[in-house]
Amino acid sequence: MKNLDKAHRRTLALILGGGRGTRLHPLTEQRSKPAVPVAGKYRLVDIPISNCLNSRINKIYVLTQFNSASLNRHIKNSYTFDLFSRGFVDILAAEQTVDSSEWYQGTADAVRQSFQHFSTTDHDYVLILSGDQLYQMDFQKMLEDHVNFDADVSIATIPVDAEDATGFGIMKTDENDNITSFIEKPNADQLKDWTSETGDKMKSEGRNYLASMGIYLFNKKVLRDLLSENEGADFGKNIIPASIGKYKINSYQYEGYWTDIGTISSFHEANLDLTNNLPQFNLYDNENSIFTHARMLPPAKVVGTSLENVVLSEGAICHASRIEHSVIGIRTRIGRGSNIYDTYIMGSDYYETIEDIEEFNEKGIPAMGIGERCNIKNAILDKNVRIGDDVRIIGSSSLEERETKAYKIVDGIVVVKKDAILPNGTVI
Ligand code: ADQ
Ligand code: ADP
Repeated sequence: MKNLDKAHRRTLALILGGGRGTRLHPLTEQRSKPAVPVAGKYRLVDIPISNCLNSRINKIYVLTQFNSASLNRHIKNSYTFDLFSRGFVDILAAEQTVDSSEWYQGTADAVRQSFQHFSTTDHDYVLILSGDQLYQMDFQKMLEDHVNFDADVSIATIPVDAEDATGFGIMKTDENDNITSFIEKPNADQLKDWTSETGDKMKSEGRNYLASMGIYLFNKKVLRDLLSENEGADFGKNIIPASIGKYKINSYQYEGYWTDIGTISSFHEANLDLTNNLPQFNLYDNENSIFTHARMLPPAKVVGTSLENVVLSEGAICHASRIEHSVIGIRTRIGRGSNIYDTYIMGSDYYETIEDIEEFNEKGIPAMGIGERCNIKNAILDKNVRIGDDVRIIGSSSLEERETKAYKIVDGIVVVKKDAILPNGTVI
């Protein structure tokens, strides 16, 4: 029996909180990527942190390109551990100037530059996680395999089809699940050389390629050596290829739900998928809770609305006519006669008083939330938006990509920016 005793306690998790954040723009205009609100009441960073905590790993650093006030507040308010626990969630941010050599140049560079900060934390294993994926995974099992197989590095892998394979690191393994070769994002014409035996179920779905999930477990010394011997900035492009043949690298195959939420369209789709009758990502699970800031909000209130496949968060006040296939975030206020379809509304940071609303009205500024008789479809509304009455926002693939001060159209989805004001009668 290998030394599995309390291996989780000897594991440090590093969450890669994002590069320049352009793919999720404009949601990352005012905040760092880990702080982007998801699923009505959570933030992106809650997903990997919850997976760690559910796997009993509680020493966690979030590596981020810039340190926003909302990320700090969220981490501070949500993850304060007991006085007697050794657990922590800390943020390590790069310098803020793009030209500075301190700016993280890539995933491996982010870890390399942060090394000094965690060298004093007692650990034997380093678990490296992406900050923009939606999944529930027990890292404890990955850790067990890693220790039992005497691996130097383990990579979590998932079978994918040919269409998806070009977007991932693809590998081949021997009969003992040791990774023998790896290619980062192969071209379609290279794919024929990269099929694997993924099992009958996966094969029947056409998932013949073994993709890296960007989840790596390293023995501490191996990671240190790899990062000091190789100058490369990325795990996928540089560090993983350099380690093949030199170290024992195990493939830990995972077949559950796992999806990228790093682009506007995948983010929109993953949020709306939560409204399905049986969503693949299960928020309603006793064993695998998703943790977040405990806000003590009042219950949601609905007056005269017909709701179909809606995730409705706490504190919402809803007078709409109909809401369908949509996620409604905390404290969202929706006025009479409005119709909302295929939309993720992030909600508001606070409630306005009746006096506030009247004062804004006198200045011609709508109250926070969505006004009366609006029609909204295929959109993402960031926090604290002020949408007036009779506003029409209809996203569709025929809309041209464009950006204004208040909104941006990306892949046919209208993203209304944080704090944006759309006056009465606006049509997008
Ligand atoms: P990509 O997802 O393309 O491929 P990358 O863009 O490097 O890889 O991002 C990985 C994670 O690191 C993301 O969460 C990203 O936000 C974050 N990140 C990127 N640059 C960063 C930086 N400078 N500082 C901090 N965080 C940063 C990778 C692997 C593939 C694998 C896929 C699986 O390279 O082999 O198949 O992940 O999604
Ligand atoms: P969450 O409920 O999403 O966790 P926070 O508690 O972090 O949100 O609050 C979000 C932001 O809203 C904070 O910056 C907070 O200071 C701000 N906020 C709260 N109440 C008000 C208010 N009445 N006016 C303006 N800003 C407020």
